[in-house]
Amino acid sequence: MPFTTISVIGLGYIGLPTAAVFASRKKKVIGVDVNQKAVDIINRGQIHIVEPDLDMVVHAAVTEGYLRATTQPEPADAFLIAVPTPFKDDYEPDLGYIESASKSIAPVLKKGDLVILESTSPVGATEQMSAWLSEARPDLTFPQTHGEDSDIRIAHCPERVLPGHVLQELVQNDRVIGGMTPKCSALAISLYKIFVQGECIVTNARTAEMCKLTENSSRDVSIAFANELSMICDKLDINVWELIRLANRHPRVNILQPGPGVGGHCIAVDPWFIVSKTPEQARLIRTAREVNDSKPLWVIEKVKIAVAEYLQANPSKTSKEVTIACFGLAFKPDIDDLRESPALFITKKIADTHPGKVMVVEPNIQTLPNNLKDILSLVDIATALKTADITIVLVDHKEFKESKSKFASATHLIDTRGLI
Ligand code: SAJ
Repeated sequence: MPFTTISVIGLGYIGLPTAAVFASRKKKVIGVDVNQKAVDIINRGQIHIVEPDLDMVVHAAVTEGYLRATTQPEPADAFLIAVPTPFKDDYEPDLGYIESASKSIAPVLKKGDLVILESTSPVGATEQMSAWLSEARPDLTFPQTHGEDSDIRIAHCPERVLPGHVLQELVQNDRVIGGMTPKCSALAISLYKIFVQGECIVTNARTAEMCKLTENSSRDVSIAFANELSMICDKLDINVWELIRLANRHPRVNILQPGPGVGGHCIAVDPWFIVSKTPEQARLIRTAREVNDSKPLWVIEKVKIAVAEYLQANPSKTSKEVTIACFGLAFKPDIDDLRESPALFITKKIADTHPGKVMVVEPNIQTLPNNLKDILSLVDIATALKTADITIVLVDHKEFKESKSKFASATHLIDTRGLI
């Protein structure tokens, strides 16, 4: 099927790059977002999120007339839903954005259309989306009741791209295609083949949902193992970085790296979608989440101990005179994304409670977020190293790695990333 018009619902970190890549393949793309400001920015050929090279692709797509953004869905041949799926206070998934996206496209659906759910979702969400659509459009038939004869084709095709490498991974990664029926999968493949160079592998919608959750849970469990090791090694006075290097010399061992905790919007969220469905079975997955969530608090305790030790060694000083420098605020190296960042959480907690000066070095941002401006100062590497009594490495940005030798003189160093 030729797919003359493609609509992407949700123009965030996944939806906007996906819309822009379809447009770069000379498809007419209608991007839909509830955020009028984002819509206006995109229609000016600019972007409202940070992702390398995306500005150029969006600018070209808009100026050549292939991409247009709007707040109101319009008819199209395929709809891709890429809206957030957060969890609620009790870790239950919140499908509210999927529900309102489904209800917003329902009035413009027509026979033969394809609707794809791309948002990371708990098992069963695609069937639920199809049920919402069917409820809103009783005049059309859907796969849950009409199977291969349905008017509308439905599939779950989870995104798997790494922030910072989105444009490249969108095209190159293999894609899991979970149609509600084989015909739904076949149509979804023909859509993704417009730009995907990786393999498109067919399964059903529930397996596709679980596959995405499994990928991120697998990474979370592996990081939890490394984080637990780091806390064990601290007790036993063993260098965890050396230990992991040695253990990884075994041909079948590949331990990940400990850190100050797990950040970002996916790995710290998605495992809960498994836990909430199968709480009794998902014991390891839940424990891994708890281990990783506890790591920032463990780091904060270490900082308190370091301050106490410093004051013991310098009895003439008060804690007000102790300066702390935090290196890194982003949720992982070499990006400027501070959302859901353990480094940010730790730095803010220290700044809120420590009576002395707290400085931060974050080479990827120009100014501090408003809620940090009054309690922190943003400085460069040299200033921080010269002034700090306590030094904490929270992110292994390349700028810090390049200045590694300068950290050698830092006393009272807490290195959560094994940089030194
Ligand atoms: N981290 C460690 N130690 C490690 C590796 C990572 O502490 O050895 C931490 C990072 O510092 C960061 C967090 O984990 O705080 C997550 O970073 P990440 O690079 O592992 O993953 P994300 O969140 O940027 O992207 C993940 C990717 N999933 C997998 O690698 C399985 C990506 O492919 C997904 O598309 C993305 O989640 C998503 O959107 O779900």
